[in-house]
Amino acid sequence: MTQSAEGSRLLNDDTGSASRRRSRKMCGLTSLVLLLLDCTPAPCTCIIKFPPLPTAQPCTATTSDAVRDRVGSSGLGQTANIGSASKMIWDGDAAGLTAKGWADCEKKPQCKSSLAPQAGVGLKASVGLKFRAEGEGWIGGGWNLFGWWPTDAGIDTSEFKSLRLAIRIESKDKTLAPDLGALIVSLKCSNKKDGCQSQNMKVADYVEGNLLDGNWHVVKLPLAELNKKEGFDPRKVWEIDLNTWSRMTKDFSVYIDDIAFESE
Ligand SMILES: [Ca+2]
Repeated sequence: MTQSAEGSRLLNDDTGSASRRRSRKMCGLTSLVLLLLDCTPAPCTCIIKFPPLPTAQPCTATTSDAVRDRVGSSGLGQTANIGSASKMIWDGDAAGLTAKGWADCEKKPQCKSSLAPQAGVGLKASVGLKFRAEGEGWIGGGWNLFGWWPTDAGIDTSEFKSLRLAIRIESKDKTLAPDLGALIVSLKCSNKKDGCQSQNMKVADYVEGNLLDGNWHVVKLPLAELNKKEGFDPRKVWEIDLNTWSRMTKDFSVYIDDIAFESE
């Protein structure tokens, strides 16, 4: 063996010894860590036992899921055949995207009103329709499913039995929440300039549970009742209106999603 080779072997031996010493030291430290972590006894392998992940807790999203399951998920493409479960006319995500709206209030300039789709406020954090109301007296808005064009547009609802939608009401406290006795939904039709409006329906009469609890609720309004108003044409429905009235100053938001006509 040459001097150079012998030096290299010694160097390697020294390096190997140092490496083994470091390894033993590290394994000693590792063993301590392993003991603390309740690991398997193998010197340099470790299976860290993580605590189980917490189970997802019920929240608004779960409520939304439940409501959406009840609302169903049929799309605008579904035709209004007899026997079909429902016809989705607006969900903000796929159905009814040509819709446009209006909002107004009585006591200007103190009052405020708006109606527009907004991302994340619908069922399952989808796009939802948001109606904002601040002030007293009358505050209302309408959602025209065709954006008012063409002027004779309309959905033939004569084969359906109910108008169904998901609704959620939000306010900072009870005194600012809408008066449920004056929270009204109605439909408009397109084939007359005036008087083409359905019967007014009190939303709270068609909701299970407390409409002011901040959760989503399903509203199912019978078309037989809506259609009772003289002059209303159920074969040319093109707008859904929401009206509120209160003697007191109010400040609340109404969220709406998954508007559909149902054959039941
Ligand atoms: Ca939606």
